[in-house]
Amino acid sequence: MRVAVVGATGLVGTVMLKVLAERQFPVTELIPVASERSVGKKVTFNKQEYKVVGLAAAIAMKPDVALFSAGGSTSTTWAPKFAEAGITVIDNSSAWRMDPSKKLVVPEINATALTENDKIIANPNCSTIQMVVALAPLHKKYGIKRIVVSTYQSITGTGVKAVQQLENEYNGEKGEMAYPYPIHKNAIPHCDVFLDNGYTKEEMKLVNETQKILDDRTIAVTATAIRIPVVGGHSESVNVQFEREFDESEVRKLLSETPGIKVQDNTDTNTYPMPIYAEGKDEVFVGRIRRDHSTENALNMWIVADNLRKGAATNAVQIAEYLAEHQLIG
Ligand code: 2RA
Repeated sequence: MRVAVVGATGLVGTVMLKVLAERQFPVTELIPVASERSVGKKVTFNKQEYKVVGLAAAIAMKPDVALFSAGGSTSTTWAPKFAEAGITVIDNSSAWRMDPSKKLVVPEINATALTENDKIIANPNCSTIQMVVALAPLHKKYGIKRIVVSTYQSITGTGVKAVQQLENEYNGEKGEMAYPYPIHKNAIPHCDVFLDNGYTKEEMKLVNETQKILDDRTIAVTATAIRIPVVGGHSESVNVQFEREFDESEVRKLLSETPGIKVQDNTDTNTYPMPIYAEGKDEVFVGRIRRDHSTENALNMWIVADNLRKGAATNAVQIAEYLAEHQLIG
C-alpha cells in the first residue's frame, strides 16, 4: 500500500509513522508530506530514511491512502484535492468532523459504516475519542441521557511549542509562550479558543462529536477542558447518567470485555489510570468507577489515554487498517 503522511514532521505525524511501523501496516511506499519549508527534510520509517515532499508532489505519487495531521486549513484546501485524485484521506484535523457528508470514525464504534465512497474520513478530537470508547458500550446497554465531563489535558495536545514552554519554565528559562499564562505549577481552564457561548472549541468538540459518533443528538453533554502540565496523555472525570438502571459489576464486566478498554480500578491497591503510565500505549484506561448517589442511574469514572496515540495517530491507523482489511483502499 502506498501511504502518505501529511504533516509527517509534526508531533502527531511522527507518531503516525511510529504506529504504522509498530502495527506493521502493509506499507509498500511511504510518502512523507509537509509544508514547502520542510520539503527535502528526512524522516525515518522502518529504519529507512525518506525525503519529505510537498502536497502537489504527493498527489502525483498516487498514494492509496493519506493520513493528514497538518492543521485545519491544510485539510480544508488539500483533502478534497487528494480525494478528487482517488486518494482516501483520513484527516486528524477538525476541518471535516462536523460536515454532515463526512464520517467521524472511532473504529471500535462505527467503522462498519465506512464504504468505498468515503474518500475523506474524519478522525475525532483526542479528548472525544477516549471518552466515547469508554461510553459507547454503556450507551448501547443503558442509553446515555447526560454526560458531564472535565478534562485534564496534556500539553502535547497543543504541540511542540507548549512542551518547550513547560521545559523552559521548569528550568527557569524564558522562551516563547504557547499559552497566555505559565503552565508549570498551574492549571489553565482554556483549551483552544473561546466561542460566543462562553465555551471553548475544545469543549464544544466534546459535545458535538460525541453526539455524532454515538449517533444520538438527544445525549446532553457539557464539558470543561483544562490544560495541565502533563505530557503522557489526557485524563477525564466523567459523570454519566443513563436512561436505564445499571449494575456496577455489570458495568465493570462490560468495560473489561470491550476491545480497546483496560479497566484499572481497585481502591484497596490504589489502582487507577494515570497519564504517566498511559503514555505510549493504545488502550483507553478506565478507573474510579462508582455510582453517583446524588441522582438516579448515574455513574462516575476516570478515563485516561495517550492523546497522541489512541487520541490521534493510532485511531487514524486503525481506520486505515479497517479500510485495507475490507478492500476499501489499495
Ligand atoms: C488539544 N485536543 O489537546 C486538542 C488538539 N489536539 O489541544
